[in-house]
Amino acid sequence: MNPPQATGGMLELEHFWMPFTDNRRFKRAPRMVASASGMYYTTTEGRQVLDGLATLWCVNAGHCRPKVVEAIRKQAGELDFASAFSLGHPLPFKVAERIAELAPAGMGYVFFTNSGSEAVDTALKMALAYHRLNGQASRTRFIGRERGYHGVNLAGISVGGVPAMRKAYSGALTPGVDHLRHTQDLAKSAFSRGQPALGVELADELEQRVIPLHGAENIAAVIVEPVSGAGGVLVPPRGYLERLREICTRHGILLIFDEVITGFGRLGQPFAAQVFGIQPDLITFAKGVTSGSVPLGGVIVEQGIHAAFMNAPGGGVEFFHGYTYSGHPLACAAAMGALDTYAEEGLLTRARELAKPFEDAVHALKGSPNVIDCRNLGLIGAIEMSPRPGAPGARAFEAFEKCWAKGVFVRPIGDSVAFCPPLIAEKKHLDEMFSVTAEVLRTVA
Ligand code: PXG
Repeated sequence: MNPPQATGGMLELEHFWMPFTDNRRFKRAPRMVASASGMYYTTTEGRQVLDGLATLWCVNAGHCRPKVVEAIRKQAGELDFASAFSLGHPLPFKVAERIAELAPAGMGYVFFTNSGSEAVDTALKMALAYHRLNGQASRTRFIGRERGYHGVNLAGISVGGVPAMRKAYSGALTPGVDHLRHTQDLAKSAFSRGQPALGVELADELEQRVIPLHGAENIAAVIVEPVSGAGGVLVPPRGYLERLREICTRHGILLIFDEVITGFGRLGQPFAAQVFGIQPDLITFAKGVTSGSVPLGGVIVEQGIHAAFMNAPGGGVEFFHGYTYSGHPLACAAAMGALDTYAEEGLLTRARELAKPFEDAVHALKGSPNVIDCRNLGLIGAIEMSPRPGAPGARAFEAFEKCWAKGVFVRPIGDSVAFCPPLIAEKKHLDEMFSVTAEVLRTVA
């Protein structure tokens, strides 16, 4: 092995294998940030770049907010780490209580993980263990959805439905998984403002095809993102999620909302479940809980499910699951700082005020070259371009690189460009974001 090369002040890029990145392309022309504050990054060359994606759909309170920074600083010097395995420290209890207060009524219990991927695995395992405790051990199957994204662990990619995430691992996927169709239908619903009017019947596939095929008594849970994010920002048709809920309830199947992106104010309420007025059985969260500052994720659990574990006959550990860092002090301190900031600034409902100007801005991109769809809900949105012949994804990636060069960070997903600004955004930030995007789209052939 070669030791790392000293490069005389130049940063050596070779040794960090970057996640979800075209490493070779990046290392030829790196994009590097040095610091961040509020809505903006400062690059290593000293340029300001507007963060139009809350970085990776997570910095909901904006960057380096004082309460978050202070909480982390203080915690690091006070209690760096204490396990939560049969040992307690106050912070995870406090954060769980705060999250329970924000969660839909009846969902008062929180299990901590370090990431969204772990939250998804935790929720799936919880569903299996719950059914077993409930005398229904045959319920072992999971139903996901095409284009769903549930993190990168093996169970998460198994219920997930983004082909590129699954292809290389196809032989090792969790068995017993089926998928509902995704909800995008450009022929009927392109350029819908908010939820598409058509497509509620897509939910009926669960009852008409999936349940008869596998047997309700063999299905543990259905997992969906209320609005799918990494699959390209797909907004559910009106009535669709309600119908999934009705069908799951009718057949004793748990409904898991993966709110890793939609949680913590993205749609104008703390959780999407509240925006849609639907109670899932389990909610997974991550990202926004600390406003991206320290890794933390978890599962919010409906009280009947929690009670099944706590009332299990005999004593002992109720759920054989947990991560070394479940409830890590630093992450919990960061969460307290973020939750305080959200509360003081009304950020968890602020997307309601911004939703209309945001929607108008996204839809003003209709008519830009190659744009075949504009879609939005709350403070999440995307435009989609027709693929360049023979080069799918190339247009969106070019748009992303050009937006970056002009000082705006957005995310390319296939042929879509996604927008998801921090919840502290003001009208002027939206203007900046979308005027740069419009300018760039005019140059993408
Ligand atoms: N569920 C959902 C709905 C997510 O959006 C995860 C689970 C996994 O979370 P962690 O913390 O394990 O990454 C996510 C994460 C993209 C992109 O391409 C999106 C995510 C992660 C990486 C890339 O937009 N979302």
